Amino acid sequence: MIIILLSWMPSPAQVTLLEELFNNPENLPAGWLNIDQDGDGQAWLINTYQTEIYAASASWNSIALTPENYLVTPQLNLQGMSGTLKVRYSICAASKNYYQEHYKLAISTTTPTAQAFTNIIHEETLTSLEANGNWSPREFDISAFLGQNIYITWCHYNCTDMYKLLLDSVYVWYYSNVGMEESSCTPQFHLTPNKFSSSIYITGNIEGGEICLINLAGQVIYRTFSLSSSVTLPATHLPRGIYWVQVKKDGLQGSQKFAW
Ligand SMILES: [Ca+2]
Ligand SMILES: [Ca+2]
Repeated sequence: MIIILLSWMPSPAQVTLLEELFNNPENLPAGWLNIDQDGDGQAWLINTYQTEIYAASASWNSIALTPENYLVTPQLNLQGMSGTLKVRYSICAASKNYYQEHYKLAISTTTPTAQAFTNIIHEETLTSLEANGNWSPREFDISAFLGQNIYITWCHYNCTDMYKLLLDSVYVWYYSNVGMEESSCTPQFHLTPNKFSSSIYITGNIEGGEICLINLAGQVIYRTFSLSSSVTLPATHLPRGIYWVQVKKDGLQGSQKFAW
């Protein structure tokens, strides 16, 4: 029998959906797209300087370039999620004299193509403050895109004849609202997770209620309706972890966390 965590802290669960440190010196990370939209044959690549490895896009490479180079994350599936979503990264201009690199951070909710990145989250021209080794963190709230499938891009464009735009340490964090409910809320119910029978037995004031099994990312992984005061959820192949059972009934909802 598994210990049931009937009381729980009202702290939101933080999940890292994407962490990319660009530390493979050979290649851009698998699953990322590199779009040379201006068609000059030069796009994002991996650079190494001393012990640092990062992604770079040039606006000068022996001759002046006019880049429109998109570096695109893998697709992030945010369906069924609600809460807070943040993207964080570090940006830098490679030259201490030619630092006016320009880029936009943008999101596509459809395809990973240049034309689809119509949601501009941030756009800036770098200054001497972000030049010559002064890696500068940027963080933006992109919660508005929860519930969709998205791609995020860094597009180096609208600049020429500087040197290189550098990008490193990309994170996408999700803070689930699951777990914010009061533990004393109704409907009242009792959980018995049972690994031996691969099931979760729920009993209480749940007749006619909607029962959801929710993972740490806030994703509903099983949903059913209870016709009586008890119900058994199947939990075969349920990975180890922390889960919630949420019961919605008569406009009220209650949640309980358990360890599996
Ligand atoms: Ca790195
Ligand atoms: Ca290009």
